[in-house]
Amino acid sequence: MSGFIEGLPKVELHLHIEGTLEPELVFALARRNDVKLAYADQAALKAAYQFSDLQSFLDIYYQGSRVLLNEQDFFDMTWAYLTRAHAEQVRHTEIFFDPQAHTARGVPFAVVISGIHRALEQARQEWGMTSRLIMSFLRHLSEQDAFDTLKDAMPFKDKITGVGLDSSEQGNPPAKFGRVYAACQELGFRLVAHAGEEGPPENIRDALDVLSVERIDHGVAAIRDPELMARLAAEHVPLTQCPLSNLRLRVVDKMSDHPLLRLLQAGVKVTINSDDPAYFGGYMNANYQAVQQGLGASDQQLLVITLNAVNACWLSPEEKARLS
Ligand code: ES4
Ligand code: ZN
Repeated sequence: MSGFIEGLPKVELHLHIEGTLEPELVFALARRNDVKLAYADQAALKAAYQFSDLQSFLDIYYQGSRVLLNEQDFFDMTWAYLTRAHAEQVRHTEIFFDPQAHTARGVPFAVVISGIHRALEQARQEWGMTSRLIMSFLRHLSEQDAFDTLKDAMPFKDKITGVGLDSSEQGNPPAKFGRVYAACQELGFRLVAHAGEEGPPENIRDALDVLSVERIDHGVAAIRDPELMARLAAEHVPLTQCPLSNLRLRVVDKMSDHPLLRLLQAGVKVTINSDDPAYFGGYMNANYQAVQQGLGASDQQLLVITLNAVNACWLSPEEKARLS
């Protein structure tokens, strides 16, 4: 691992907290909560992390989330992630959580957000590490389910900065959530959405035009559409890209095919993030290393990409100035 990457202060903008559950913690929580798992042990679970596409991953990711039942479970998961991120010089992190993955199992919204938020607060007090929370709607569920979740979130509105859209992109285009996003914007939430991960460039356009998002999560498909690339560059739309995720979910065949550096060279504000690090083989440093070794990025380029994340994050100008 290069000293430059290890020492670089970083900002993470695309991280699913449920995707940070390491096999060890999955089994520890399963024991603690008496939850039956479909895998005999950690090795068997780990062996199942051979994904053919996004859906094959999501099936296992939602299985893993079933061990989360109590406030302390959400705290422990979040604290484990923050500890790793802190060790990798992550100074600020914007974290997705999937309330519907938990409320659908009877876990109250309050339990989910209280455990996550208590860990975020402890990281701020102990290390000065800052964070924001992004409530992500599951796009394979209905518009009504998203509206119900938005209503559940209202008592905790002050703890949630933005909303996002994740899960199965195929068959669930941005327009399905046009009215939900309009309501969220009216309520003052910042808006982002996963688009162009497995879906076409059209989904990136619609996330911008129909949902009015300010950042695109992934946006890999933009490389297939020169006009869209030019627009993303001209409008300074940040892309929160996740190289190891895209490799493991076969969005790209090999790391050298990843469009991140080509997008950067076209003037697009790309950033490097870890997505679901417990499942995809690494946290922030590993993703930076993949861009360095797989794409041949220079230290200068990695610095520019990191400054893109500082610019794209939701801290105030005063807080941003404190990051460096
Ligand atoms: C996700 Cl990699 C990815 N794509 C879409 N939705 C997700 N939820 C968690 N990880
Ligand atoms: Zn994601």
